[in-house]
Amino acid sequence: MMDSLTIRDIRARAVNAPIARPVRTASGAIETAPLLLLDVLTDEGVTGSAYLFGYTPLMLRPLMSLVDALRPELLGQSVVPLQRMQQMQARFRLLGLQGLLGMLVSTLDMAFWDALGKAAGQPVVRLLGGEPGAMRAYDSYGMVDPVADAASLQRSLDQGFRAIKIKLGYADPKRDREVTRAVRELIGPDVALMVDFNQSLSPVEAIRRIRAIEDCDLHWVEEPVSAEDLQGHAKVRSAVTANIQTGENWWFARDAEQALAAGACDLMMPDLMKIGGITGWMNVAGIAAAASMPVSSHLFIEASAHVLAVTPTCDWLEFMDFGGAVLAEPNRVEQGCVTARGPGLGMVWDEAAVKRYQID
Ligand code: SMN
Ligand code: MG
Repeated sequence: MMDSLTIRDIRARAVNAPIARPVRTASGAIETAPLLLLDVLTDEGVTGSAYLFGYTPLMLRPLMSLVDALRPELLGQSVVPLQRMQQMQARFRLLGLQGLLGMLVSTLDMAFWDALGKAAGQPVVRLLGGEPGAMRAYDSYGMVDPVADAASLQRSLDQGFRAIKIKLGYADPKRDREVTRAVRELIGPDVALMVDFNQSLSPVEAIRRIRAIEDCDLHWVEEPVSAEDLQGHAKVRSAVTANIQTGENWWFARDAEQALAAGACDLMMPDLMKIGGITGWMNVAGIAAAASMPVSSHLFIEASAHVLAVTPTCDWLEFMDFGGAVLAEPNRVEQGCVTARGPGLGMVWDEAAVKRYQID
C-alpha cells in the first residue's frame, strides 16, 4: 500500500464511440458517444482513469485544449481528491466551474478516486465506506416507436430490467400519449415506466401534457421544463400527481441544494460529470439523505454503481451505455442490476477499440 500518489502526467484521448441505439430526445439526438478518455499517471506507477461524455463531437477539440491548459496546474500535486477540488475551485473562483471546465474537473476527480482505489487494491465503493452491491437499474431509451422498437423493449425485459425510461416531447402532444400508452401496454403493469421531456416544454404546456398521460402509472416525469427553471419545475410539480425528477444538469452540490430549496423535484438524479465527480456526489448524497430525497444516477454506469451503493437514499441506476465500446469488459446487467467492480472504478480501456474510434 502506497502512502501517497503524485501526479506525473495527464493524458487525454478523444474518441467518437458507437452506441447500441441512437438516443433521440426532444432537444436533439445523440448518435454516437463523443468521449474524452482521461488517464492520470502518477510517479508511483498507478494510473487513474475515467471518461467524460462531451454530448457532441464539437466539444472534443476544446476539451483536449482544456486538458493542456490545466496540466501545468496539476503536475506534481498529490492525488487527494478533496484538495484538488478545492484547488480548482480557488483557481477558477472568478470564472466559475460550470460548463466544459466543470465537466473536466469532475472527470479528473473520478480518475483521482480510481487511482486511489487501484493503489489500495480496492473498489472505490470500499474507500467510501460501503461495499459492492447489486444496484437496481432501468433501461434508458430515447424516443421510441412502439411498433418498430417492440422487440427491443421485450429484450430489455428478458434481460431482467424491471424499469424502462422513454423520451417524450413530440411536436404533436397526442403522440406523447399514444407512445406512453403503447409502451405501458407492452411492458405490462408491473414494470416501472419513467418518461423524460428533456427540458422541452413551458410550465403551462408541461402541466397539460403530464395530466394527459398520468393514467399510465408513471414512475417519474423528468425535466419537463428548462433545468435552470427551478420555479417552473416547482409549478409543474404542484399541479400534477406524478413525481418530478431532475438533476442531470445541476452543477455541483450547491445547485442541488437550490433545487431542493425551491421545491423543484420529488426525486433527484445528479450526473457525476456535472456534480463534481465522486467528491461532489458525496456532498449531494448527504444533502439528499437529510432531505429524505431518493437519488438516481445519470449515465456513467461504472462509476455510478460505486457511489449509489454509498448513497443512503439510493434509488435507480440509469443504464445507458456510452462507455462500453471502449471498455475491455463493459458493466453488464444481471437480473436487472449492476454491481460495482474494482479495483478503482473497475474500468480498463480496450486499446484496440480506442485506436479504432480515436479522433485527432
Ligand atoms: C440524456 C441526456 C444526455 C444524453 C442522453 C440522454 C437523458 C437521460 O436526459 O436522462 O439519460
Ligand atoms: Mg434525462
